Amino acid sequence: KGISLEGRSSITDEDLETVPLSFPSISMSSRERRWSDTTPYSSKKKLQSWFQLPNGNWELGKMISTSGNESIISLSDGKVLKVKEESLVPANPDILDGVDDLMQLSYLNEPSVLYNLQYRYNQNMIYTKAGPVLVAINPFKKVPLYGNDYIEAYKRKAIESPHVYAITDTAIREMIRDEVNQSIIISGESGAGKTETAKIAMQYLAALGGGSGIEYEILKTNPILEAFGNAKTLRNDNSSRFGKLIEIHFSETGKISGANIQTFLLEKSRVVQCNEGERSYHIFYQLCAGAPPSLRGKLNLQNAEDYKYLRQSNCYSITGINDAEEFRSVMEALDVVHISKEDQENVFAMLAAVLWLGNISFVVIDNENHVQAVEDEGLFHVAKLIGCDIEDLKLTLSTRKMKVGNDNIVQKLTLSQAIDARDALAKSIYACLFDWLVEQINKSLAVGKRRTGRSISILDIYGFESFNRNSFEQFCINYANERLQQHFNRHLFKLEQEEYIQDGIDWAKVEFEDNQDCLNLFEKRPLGLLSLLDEESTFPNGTDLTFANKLKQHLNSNSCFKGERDQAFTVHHYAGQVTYDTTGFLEKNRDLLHLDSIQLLSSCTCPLPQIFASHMLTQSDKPVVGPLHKSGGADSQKLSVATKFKGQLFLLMQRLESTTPHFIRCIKPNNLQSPESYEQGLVLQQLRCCGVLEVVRISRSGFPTRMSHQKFARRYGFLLLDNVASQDPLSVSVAILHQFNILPEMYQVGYTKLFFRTGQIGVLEDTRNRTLHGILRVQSCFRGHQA
Ligand code: AD9
Ligand code: MG
Repeated sequence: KGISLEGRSSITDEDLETVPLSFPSISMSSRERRWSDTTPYSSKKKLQSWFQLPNGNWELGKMISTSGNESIISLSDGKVLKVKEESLVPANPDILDGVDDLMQLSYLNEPSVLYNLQYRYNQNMIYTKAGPVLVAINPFKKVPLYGNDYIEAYKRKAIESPHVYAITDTAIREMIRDEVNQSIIISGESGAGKTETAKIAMQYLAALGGGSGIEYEILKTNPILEAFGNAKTLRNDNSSRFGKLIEIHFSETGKISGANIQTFLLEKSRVVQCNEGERSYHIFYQLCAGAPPSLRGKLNLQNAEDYKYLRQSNCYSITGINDAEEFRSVMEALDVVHISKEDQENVFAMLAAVLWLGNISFVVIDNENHVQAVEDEGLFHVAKLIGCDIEDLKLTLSTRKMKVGNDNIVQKLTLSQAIDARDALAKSIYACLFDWLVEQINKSLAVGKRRTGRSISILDIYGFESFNRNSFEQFCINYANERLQQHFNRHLFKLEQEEYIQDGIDWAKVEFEDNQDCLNLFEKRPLGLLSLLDEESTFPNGTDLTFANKLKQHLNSNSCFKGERDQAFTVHHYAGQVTYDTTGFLEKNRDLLHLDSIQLLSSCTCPLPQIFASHMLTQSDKPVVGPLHKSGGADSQKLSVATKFKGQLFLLMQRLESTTPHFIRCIKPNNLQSPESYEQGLVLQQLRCCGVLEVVRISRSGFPTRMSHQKFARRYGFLLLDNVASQDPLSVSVAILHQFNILPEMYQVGYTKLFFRTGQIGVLEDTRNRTLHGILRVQSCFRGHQA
């Protein structure tokens, strides 16, 4: 009773009784086929091979003839070429076209993988397994793969085709079976489909674990968080500008009992600054387009075009999106997560205040270029919306109180200082609002008392980004992706191989692209990117230029780093090189809000002070500046943005380490967000940088099923026909393996465990089940007979 296997494919007796075991049933021929990768390739015997065209794309060439080491091939357009044999790459036989797990390919090489994925993609089969990893290629159009019928089919296991539903189903089963929390970790570049994939996984969880109604609330958090935390970028019309981990809790009966959302570093600079062709957060445009007349009046709302913050990027709408309609669904969703109408109105008032802040302008008042805020409608509306005195607001935006020795002095601001003060205020209000919203949502989703502690977490962060100009935001985003990549590597390459080596089995190590060097470049102390950034941020005379120079001085010998002209530097990331412009790094890393602004906010008559107080308390590890500390210039105690982010990422990784991970790799087939184009080069680059081929290689040469000698002997020992003289588990195990003719290449005997290739244990399980049933039948006959 309760015998279980170690490792991922563990099964228990309970499973045997409840769930029909579905071991992959591969016929012998195809099983052999799978190991044929190592057979020497000779084009002489082949009918077709891959040939790389000058543009880098691969094409299938039909072999016409071969002589010496040259072959003549014909391409699909009728062209006939004479090529060197070494420039050909073996292609798989047609019967393997579109296999749903790359593990099944006889020849595992880049063109074959690309072709297989494309073959499926062209038929709307956007999901493919790469061993344990689910690869999802963004269709950029509606594909008929979702909804209740599909959910039902996956639940009943009527469909086997790879899918987010299938991987989510596995997570649920493993959570129940192993009593271990699970995580679904979604990664990929910006626009690859992570957020959509996360929602699809949530949909499945809601359908299977629903019933109490809380699942509906959970789903409704998506439109809210997307409205406030997503924006149109050049990469993605709905780009997440924050990271998100949603932990969904389950009761003992497998029903959803609640959830908790954790968010990571929202890109707040977007509120005040945004590049040509991009947009600020969706909610601003939604509010301007969709607010009902009464609300418009109350908030003095104008059109998006009338607000400077929204005007600067010259982009107001998104093709196919109706902002006014979206606004109505956000309001509905806010109702669902129990945010009162009054609070909703306050939230909208804050948003309007942020917009009006951007319209505040300044005039020079003396010959030292000091400025003062102009008393125009901007100033007027902000004061009204946040509930403060116009004069106080004016003063806050044009002066700074400072303590010099024992004296309080008031310093006037220059234009750029005043604009910074104004923008800092706008960013803070928005970031506070966002955190407050997440907090309210969490209260509404709070896990009931009868919690079991079992959960499935879904991680959806902003994807790797590389633009023409990359700043502090991309620096943080790409650092987060680097961390996540390491988690992926650790689970799929390191831990797996370490276990083989530890148990002394014969194992040819599969090399993979380790990104530890790049992480060291970021994290090393005192000479890493983050430490040097923090150091420079605390120097009163530090500037973006001195920071860039320090990097060059200390890091130039690091192979992942390269200093560039014009205070820029390049990092060699796992997903490619990115050049960062250090302009604004220090300011963004310090992220200071002047005490004057903090005091202003804490004295407002709007609900901001409460929102603000809770933000300040939840956002830092130390009790720092905030409205609760009205005296003292404690600004400098605040943790830097980069350090706080690093801490958050460490905690996140720790949390994920305690779960069984399921990985989904999203792939973007083109940069145009277009449904019709599959760019081989682009896909290949993404497959390469996340090591998809290597994962497949490890999985198929690996031994995913493991069982200790003791357990194996106990579980199958009774099936032995001959009594084994020695009773030690190892001898019993070996005798079993022999009796069942398990081929030597299908298993390995380690010091403590037996390791099996996929599917091997199935034969033994079948025999065991049949034998057990036989015994039971005999016993019941016997009992019947006695009666
Ligand atoms: V970012 O790192 O947040 O910038 P994501 O999250 O990886 O990025 P997202 O999920 O937002 O990308 O997908 C981008 C767009 O691709 C979506 O807005 C959809 O239009 C499209 N998409 C993605 N996945 C699917 C899908 N399964 N079906 C249909 C999809 N469209
Ligand atoms: Mg996203």
